[in-house]
Amino acid sequence: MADYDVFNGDADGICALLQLRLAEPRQSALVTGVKRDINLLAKVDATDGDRLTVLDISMDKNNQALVSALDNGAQVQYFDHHFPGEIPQHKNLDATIDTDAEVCTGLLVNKHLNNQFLPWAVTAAFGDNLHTAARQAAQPLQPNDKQLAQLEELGTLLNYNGYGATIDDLFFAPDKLFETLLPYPDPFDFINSDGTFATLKEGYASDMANAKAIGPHFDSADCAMFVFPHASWSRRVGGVYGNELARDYPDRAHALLSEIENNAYQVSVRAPINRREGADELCRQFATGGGRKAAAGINNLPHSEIDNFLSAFQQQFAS
Ligand SMILES: [Mn+2]
Repeated sequence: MADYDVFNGDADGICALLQLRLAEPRQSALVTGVKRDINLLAKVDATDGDRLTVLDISMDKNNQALVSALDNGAQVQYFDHHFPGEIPQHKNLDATIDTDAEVCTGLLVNKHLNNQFLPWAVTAAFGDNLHTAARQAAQPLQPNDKQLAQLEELGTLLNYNGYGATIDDLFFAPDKLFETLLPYPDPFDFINSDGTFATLKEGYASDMANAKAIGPHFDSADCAMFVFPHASWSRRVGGVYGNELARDYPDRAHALLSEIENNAYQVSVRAPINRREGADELCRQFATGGGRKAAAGINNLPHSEIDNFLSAFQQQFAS
């Protein structure tokens, strides 16, 4: 019998697991990857009596592996806020799924744990670009402006670390990052005493400066699309830069294309902050697309599909 913690490699996935493992320590095998690597459950060969905790990855995309783990006799605890498809009815499954656009997995786990590690849940919400929800969730902590800004920066940096085509693009492999954070029940202690924070902060600043030097490939009142070159900084920064643009232009949708190998692009889409829907609908029109209403992506968009994408993007977000 073995324990597996299966979690998205972004801020939300990591901060969700942190809360659970601070509350209930376990020697579990960590199964994770870059933020986009969401077919994680298939990597676990689950057998009778295993305990699986699954966080922040779409149940729809992991349905087959989930059903076979359950049928093999594994107990599965699942928290997520992505499109779940049909949720299997199984006695071994304990699922908390909420696709509300103002909810993230870290907040769902926080509710389950009755606010025990609330600052980490607030960090998760900032990481998923849910700034209003993060501030609301933080109220019981009565944080001052500096503390809120620190949690916002930490969430942004942990989220930023998850972006890349492969683990090699990242500053820290998400499983190692989780292990680095685990000794800190209080994120402020991590910020003040661990060099990891400074490394991410410097990397982020440098990548963002590169991103801001590139103008839009297309822009209108409703949407803007940016195309980034084939470089690891562009694969890292696309998602977080998209989040910043989304906040700066709340009525506009954004698409960021970063060139990956074989003349293809990785795409991040952000719905307008003031109308948080349609990003998933747009991305699911393409073979490797998926995500949430507010934030979605396409893993591999061939160069020949760029024009198709641009017109579908404009159509999706026309006001
Ligand atoms: Mn999430």
